[in-house]
Amino acid sequence: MSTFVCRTAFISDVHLGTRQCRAGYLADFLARLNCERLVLVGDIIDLQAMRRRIYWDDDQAAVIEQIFMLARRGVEVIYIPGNHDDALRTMIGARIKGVHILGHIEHQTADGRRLLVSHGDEFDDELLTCRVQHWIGDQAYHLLLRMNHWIGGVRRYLRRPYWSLSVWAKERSGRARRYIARFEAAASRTARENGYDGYIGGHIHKAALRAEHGVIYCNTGDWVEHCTALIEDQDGSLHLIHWSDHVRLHASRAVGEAEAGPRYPLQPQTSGLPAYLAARTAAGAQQVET
Ligand SMILES: [Mn+2]
Repeated sequence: MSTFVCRTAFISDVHLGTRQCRAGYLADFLARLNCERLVLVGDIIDLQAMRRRIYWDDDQAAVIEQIFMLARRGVEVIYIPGNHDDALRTMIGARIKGVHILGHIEHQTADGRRLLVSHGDEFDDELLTCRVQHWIGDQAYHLLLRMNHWIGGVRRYLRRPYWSLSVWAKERSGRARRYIARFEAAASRTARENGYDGYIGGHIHKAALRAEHGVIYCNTGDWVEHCTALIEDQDGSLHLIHWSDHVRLHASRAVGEAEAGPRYPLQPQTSGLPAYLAARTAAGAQQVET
């Protein structure tokens, strides 16, 4: 099996325990991951959803096994709880089978930049003044995700590429766009005001990597719709990767040459992709030059 080598990997919003979790892709990513530090940036296990209904399968179990396996192999694994796994916030400071639970961390890149890492739900209080609005938004989002799941099944049956209804809806909703913009501004401002070079978070399921006014803003995205991870290479450079595209492209090219593997760092390979996916992949793989 080809391995994916990097210094640090950041993932968030996996939502294990729900049907929408795309655990198969994540288990594949973790099985190939060869890094020094893995940071789980919250909402990894959806304890909140599991109180209502539990969905669990072999892929989800494999994700948990891979995480403990990495810790056993000597990777520094940090788990920062989010709002969907906030029961774990009572365990901050503890280590579970080598996985260190922390509220937030400062990550120092190989080239010396200091980045604040947190899940990001702490910015909701200032962004969402109306709790009812938040609740309605949550319900609508869950309905969209469930519809996503059915559409995904139909598209797989028809051998069509992955397409996300909820991503489509979010990109067209003015309210969602405004929320995302305000979240990003609040996170960047918090990092700047506390003397950091940038911020890494999750929570809003919108992967991003850019530098504005000298502050780096990174969002690791999610493994419900996008299957994205933020990667730091040995030289300290940051990249976003889209693992679902990678798996699909790699699988279609590498039939019969499973051990050959792609070259890393992974570059977006957009040939043969539908235009809307190609644009997203290219946009998502920008590298921050600061
Ligand atoms: Mn969250």
